[in-house]
Amino acid sequence: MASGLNEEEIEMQEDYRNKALPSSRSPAEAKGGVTPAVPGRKLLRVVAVSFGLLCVLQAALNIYLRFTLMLGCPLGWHKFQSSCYYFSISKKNWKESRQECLLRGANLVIINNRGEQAFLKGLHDLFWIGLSDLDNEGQWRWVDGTGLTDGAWAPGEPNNANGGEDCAEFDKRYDAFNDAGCSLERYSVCEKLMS
Ligand code: MMA
Ligand code: CA
Repeated sequence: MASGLNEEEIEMQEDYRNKALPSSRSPAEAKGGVTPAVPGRKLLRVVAVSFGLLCVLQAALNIYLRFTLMLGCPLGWHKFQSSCYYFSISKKNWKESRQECLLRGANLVIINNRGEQAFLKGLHDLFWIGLSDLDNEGQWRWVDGTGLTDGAWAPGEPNNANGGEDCAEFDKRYDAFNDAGCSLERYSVCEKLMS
């Protein structure tokens, strides 16, 4: 015999095949009917797994959007504490600078503490801040209407020099404020609170 199997062994294999085949079929199949039970459960599983994957994807998208849109600052803005800052690329007078900030959904920067001041002096040497006494000479107010309590004026400032100075600039040399003529062209910094 070429295969090396004897007749008994072949018979056993045939026997096994004959038995295995009918037993693997469901009773309905054996009767020749359709079997909706098994393919139906399979479909249910596919739907369930797809739904689960969709949920995971949705959660990932939520987290991504929260970090990029809500916790982050817009492109070109810098985050510090709970604010976003925009450093202007051109010099404008105080009012135009403020207008530019308003158009960007922000306002000229309000410096509330030394940490914020240290962060801000990183870029421009001299820039407009959201502080002026335009409404009332000698009464310095931030653009949100609050008064100046802990103002870091440079020595001898504000001095209302040069025929009147009603707008405040930050001067990196002194790490302090100076009142300057509002028509001067300066860089500026816009600030908006993070939502
Ligand atoms: C400039 C101007 C003023 C400032 C003095 C300080 C000459 O004027 O920047 O606002 O008070 O310098 O010396
Ligand atoms: Ca001055």
